[in-house]
Amino acid sequence: MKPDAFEAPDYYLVDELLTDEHKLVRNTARTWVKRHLSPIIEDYAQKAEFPKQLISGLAEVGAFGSYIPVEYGGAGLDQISYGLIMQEMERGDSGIRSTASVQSSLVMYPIWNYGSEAQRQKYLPKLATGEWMGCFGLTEPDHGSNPAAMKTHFMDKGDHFLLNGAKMWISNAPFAQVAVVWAKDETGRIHGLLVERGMEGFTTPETHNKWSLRASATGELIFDNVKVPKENILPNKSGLGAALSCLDAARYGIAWGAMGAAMDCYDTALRYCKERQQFGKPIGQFQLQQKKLAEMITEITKAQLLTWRLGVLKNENKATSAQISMAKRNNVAMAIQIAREARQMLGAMGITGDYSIMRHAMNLESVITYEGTHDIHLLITGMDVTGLNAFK
Ligand code: TGC
Ligand code: FAD
Repeated sequence: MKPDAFEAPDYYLVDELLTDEHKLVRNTARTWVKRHLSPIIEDYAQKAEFPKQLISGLAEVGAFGSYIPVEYGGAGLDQISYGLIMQEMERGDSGIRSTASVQSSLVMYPIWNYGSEAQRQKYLPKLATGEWMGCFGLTEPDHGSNPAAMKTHFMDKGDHFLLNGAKMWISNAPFAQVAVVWAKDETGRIHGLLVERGMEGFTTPETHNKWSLRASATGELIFDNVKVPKENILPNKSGLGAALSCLDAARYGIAWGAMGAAMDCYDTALRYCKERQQFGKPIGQFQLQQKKLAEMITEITKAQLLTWRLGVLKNENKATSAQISMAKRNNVAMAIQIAREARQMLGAMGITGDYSIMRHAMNLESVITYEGTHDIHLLITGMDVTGLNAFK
């Protein structure tokens, strides 16, 4: 792969909206990605392997639990800093951002928000350093967009819960030490359970043959009469809303992350079109190539402003689920469109691993599906503006 010469686009001087702390956090993550992620990521994506050696570095730049309070091992940063870290990680690779957003928003967030004090003390410091990795099991083989219909369930056996069922498409599952698992009790109420690797009857087979998110490990969670200690239930919130609120936290980060992938594709295409000559001049001099770039930077700029504003609302605890859905949907669709256009601008070179664009394009096919598909988010917006529910 070519050396990482990334220069971030900032057409509307959005940097001026950031605090010094935001810029420090963002620049630290950006430098780390250039030094440690970019040089190896293409190779790991080709091998379809998660680069585990990056875990401690990810922890050091605050990618695990940046907004979790310092007393639990987090960095105690605000939501814009969290977003900027996700942006920089996904600028490198969506799979690495996935690992970071699952750890932060789908594992640490529910333990912090809905866990007991003992659970917080036990898990959060280890998750913040990457000593333990976590995963989040909501999706099942037959229940993706409609998790309310999940079959995974547990029974109260007096001194423990007995858990049965299966989850599928779970990021980090093959190596996670702890899984936040959503399952129904005997009354059909959904709860979060903390299931640890090593519990008898719990297995995590890896899912192979992915053309997307190849540097992220995906797997199943299988529960065959797993005895889960009673103290492992998240006590402070139950119901589907508990799981969905974690998704809000992660979807917010994905809205920022997708911008990183888009910026990388734009920056690569911009540089390439000034160097590549056809018909005796740089291809960037042709109007059709300029149209692509002009549209890309317009969409990136709109997304930057949308996301920054969402970050302000989130810091003020005013961001709604529907606003987060709009940003996730818009920014991922924007990024996938830019990846496709940028890929074309590089001609044949665009399909190779010498450049990051094809990898981003393939990764974004997962990002547009997970954490609520493109169409599910459209229906959430539709429901919000009409007050009419298309799901029921
Ligand atoms: P519905 O009846 O509307 O709601 C059930 C309860 O939940 C509340 N609620 C929310 N709470 C917080 N945040 C949200 N976004 C919420 N949306 C709904 C709601 O108020 C209600 O509460 P209560 O107290 O009244 O019971 O639920 P529904 O069954 O009709 O479903 C609605 C729908 C379709 C929007 C929801 O199921 C959905 O979002 N489906 C998409 C599923 C999804 O996104 N799965 C993601 C799995 S995790 C993942 O993909 C990780 S990828 C990680 C990576 O690698 O980065
Ligand atoms: P389905 O729900 O079967 O949807 C298929 C199609 O039907 C989609 O186009 C969808 O938009 C459409 N559709 C469904 N319902 C409606 C409707 N009401 N109206 C209109 N169209 C509809 N899940 C986790 O729990 N944890 C993870 O860590 C995780 N990581 C993932 C990693 C990867 C790489 C991938 C690909 C997925 C991951 N997922 C994870 C699962 C992901 O959240 C689901 O794939 C997603 O929610 C969609 O579910 P599904 O694939 O079953 O699609």
